[in-house]
Amino acid sequence: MAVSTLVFMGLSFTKPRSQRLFHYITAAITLVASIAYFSMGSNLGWTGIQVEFERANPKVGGNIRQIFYVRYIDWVITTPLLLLDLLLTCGLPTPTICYTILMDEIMIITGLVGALVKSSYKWGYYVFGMVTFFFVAYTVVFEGRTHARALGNDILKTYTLCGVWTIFLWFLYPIAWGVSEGGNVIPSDSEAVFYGILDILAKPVFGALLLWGHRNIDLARLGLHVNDPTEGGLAHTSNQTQPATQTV
Ligand code: RET
Repeated sequence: MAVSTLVFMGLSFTKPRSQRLFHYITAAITLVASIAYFSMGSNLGWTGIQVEFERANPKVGGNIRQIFYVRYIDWVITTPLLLLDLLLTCGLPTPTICYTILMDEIMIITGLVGALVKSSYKWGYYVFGMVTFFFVAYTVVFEGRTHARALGNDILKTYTLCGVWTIFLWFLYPIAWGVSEGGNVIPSDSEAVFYGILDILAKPVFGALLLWGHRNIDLARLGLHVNDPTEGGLAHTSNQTQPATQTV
């Protein structure tokens, strides 16, 4: 994670400052994840929660399970940034992006609360999380693609690749939750490996695919106008005074 942060930051220097938005977002994602992994690697950021189902398997034995809440602190910051990366790529209107991010926040927070609850009420939170997840998936798969198509073939291609990759991987997270924090089927070491592989694919690999796809896409095509007066002339006209139109 830390290495990919440095790579993404380094790559941003290959672009003029007004074209670095996706590099900044992507590097921020892996930076936050690096701190979360530093915490988990140091055996911090967890608490013991009484399990709902005690298992006979000695590896998951005992009635207390380690719940790494720091994982959810990471996700509550990084999943909105991942969605921002994706949804800005397809040019969705800002209110739709904000609403989708709100749904995503509810998904992560219900996942955290469910993980910390010891009774079967945890599954109630899980259901709320799944409902909001379907909303996010619908926006990415259907609304996003319609908008990306309107922006051109190269944008549609990049968006589809990153969107399909994301939604496929994101579907595996609730499965991991179900067998770990939820059902207490696999031990926390296996949980760490399961989430660890998913996190690498969903962050550094996703980031690399996205930035590669963006290499020839000007931000202005996505409706993103960033002005940098040091870049030799004003890049865009949106905030300049327009010449007065003559009325005859
Ligand atoms: C939870 C449980 C509640 C229901 C759902 C979940 C989905 C979580 C997801 C997490 C994605 C995390 C990513 C991290 C990147 O490093 C909270 C597990 C639907 C989709 C992409």
